Amino acid sequence: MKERLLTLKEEALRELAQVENQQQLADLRIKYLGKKGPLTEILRGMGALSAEERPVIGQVANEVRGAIEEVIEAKQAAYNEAETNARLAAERIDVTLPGRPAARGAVHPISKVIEEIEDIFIGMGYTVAEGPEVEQDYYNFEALNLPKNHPARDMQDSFYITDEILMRTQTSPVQVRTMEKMKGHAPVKIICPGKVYRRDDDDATHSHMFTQIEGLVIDRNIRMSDLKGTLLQFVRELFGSNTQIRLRPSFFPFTEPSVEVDVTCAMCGGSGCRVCKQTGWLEILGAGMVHPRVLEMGGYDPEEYSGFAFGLGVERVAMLKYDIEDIRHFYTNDLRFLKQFVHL
Ligand code: 2U9
Repeated sequence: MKERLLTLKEEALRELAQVENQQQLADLRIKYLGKKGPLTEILRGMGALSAEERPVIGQVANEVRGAIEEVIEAKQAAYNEAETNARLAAERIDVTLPGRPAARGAVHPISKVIEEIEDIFIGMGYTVAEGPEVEQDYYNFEALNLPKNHPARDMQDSFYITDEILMRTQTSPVQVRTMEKMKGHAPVKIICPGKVYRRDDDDATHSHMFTQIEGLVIDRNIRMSDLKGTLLQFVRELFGSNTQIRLRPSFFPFTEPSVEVDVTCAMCGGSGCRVCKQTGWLEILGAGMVHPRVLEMGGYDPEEYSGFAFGLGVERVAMLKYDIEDIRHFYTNDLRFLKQFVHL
């Protein structure tokens, strides 16, 4: 029996030495160590041995089994290691590769112009004030000297939500709210940027929603010359230091006197071109001295205080600045349009 065991060991080790893959190794494990294998069979037959023989043969059988197992385990470990190494090689990450660049967004041209105008006025000591887009009739119209029967309050022209609530048609209610908060204290020196809403049919130069920036200054001894100097400084910072302005008489219910402000065309410098329709001038601002009744309703004694106000349409400025022909480009979010402002 001892011979049989030693022959079995030799056979097994010889076969194991020739193993070429894991499947063959697994097959040999079953062949030699499995329940139906020769070793199990020999061990089962040990009951027939004498009491002296049994421990000797038992020991040899265990040694044979141990030797076969050892070789199988060693080979299996070698396969496992090779497999791990192959996976590590396959899944290796090159940390020195350059990253994939994230798609870069751009600041919207309207936001860009708002920020630029804000910076100019902040540089002149103004504060930026904001307020609600859904507004009370009182702040949007009444306190701005647009009484109940004023044509601008026509239901056809504004988006009314109820009789008393509407989408603001201008950012002026923010100035009214600021005056109220200031409780008659001076100076007031603010600009108010934001979206406004009008019941207009959209076309190349009109939109039912657009962006305004309005300004308000209230103090003692504020004069028309302060307005003129402020606006001249503003347009020179925005369009260039050679820019001139021209004031034409106009009318707004909330200012008296009122003016419309033209600037020399930034495209041609005033000589006449396509953009200024050969006039050399561009109309970009409305302005005036705050109406005494508006001062009064805002809590300022018009005998003691005076002020000026102005307003501009941000889209119009952006269209002139970037030579954009249709206001709708700002709202349709066509990436071919928006991408042009990435590097500006
Ligand atoms: C208060 C008092 C006065 C704001 C003003 C304008 C003139 C003006 C238009 C410009 C183009 C609106 O965007 S636009 O259509 N605005 O012409 N706005 S004075 O006057 C005020 C505002 C608030 C308390």
